[in-house]
Amino acid sequence: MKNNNFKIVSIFAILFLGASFILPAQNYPFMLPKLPYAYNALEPVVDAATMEIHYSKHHAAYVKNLNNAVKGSKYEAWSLDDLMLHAGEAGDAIRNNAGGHFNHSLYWNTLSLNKPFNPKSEVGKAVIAAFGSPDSLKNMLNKAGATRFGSGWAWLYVTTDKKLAVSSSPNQDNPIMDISPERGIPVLCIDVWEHAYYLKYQNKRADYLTAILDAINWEAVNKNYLDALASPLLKSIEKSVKEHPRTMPMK
Ligand code: MN3
Repeated sequence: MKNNNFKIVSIFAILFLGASFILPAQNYPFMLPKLPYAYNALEPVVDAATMEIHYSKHHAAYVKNLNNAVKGSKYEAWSLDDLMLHAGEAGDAIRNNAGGHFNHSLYWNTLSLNKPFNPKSEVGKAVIAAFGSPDSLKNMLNKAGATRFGSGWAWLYVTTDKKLAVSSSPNQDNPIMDISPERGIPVLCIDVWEHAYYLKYQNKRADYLTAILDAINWEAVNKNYLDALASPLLKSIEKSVKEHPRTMPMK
């Protein structure tokens, strides 16, 4: 009897953990997720005005436009993951707004002033194994963000062979999408659109990158990493890579 109770609790725990990975609502109508902190929580790295406009205007617009884009079409029944896996055929409105919704949800989730890198965590060990040190990863993410021309994102993601890798993407693309040359599940992202930093840092993207890379919520990144390793989405991406092989990075 005790054993059975344990089994039931375990099943619920697995369902809960499995369901909690991707933060945004997974199906139409998509909803703006609650910001996990106050607008001023990341001061002085992210000023309250930028946070408020970024979340309540920019992210909210992606959610609204995504709902408008899928409404009344066959895509209305599709999950957010499936929309991203088929971003190429779904068209620019869905590609841009599904990405905008997913990317910002992950971005809010992985920022904090007091959850430093922990070398003993699972992702901590994986970062050291893949990149040598957290500073070397930070340099790679900084470079990925600094060299992304125009608007886009820098990514730390889990590849289909379950390794960590760094990339950047234009606009609101991300590594889940079929149109991306680098594929996998993102566990950390940095928004390098000017709207993410212009009020405080003006044209100095490098200063924003240096500051924000010291404001990563490594506890959340660890959870995202463990969830990504166990996620069925990784298999879907692997299948999608076979259907959409890409050898040249998209510029
Ligand atoms: Mn943004």
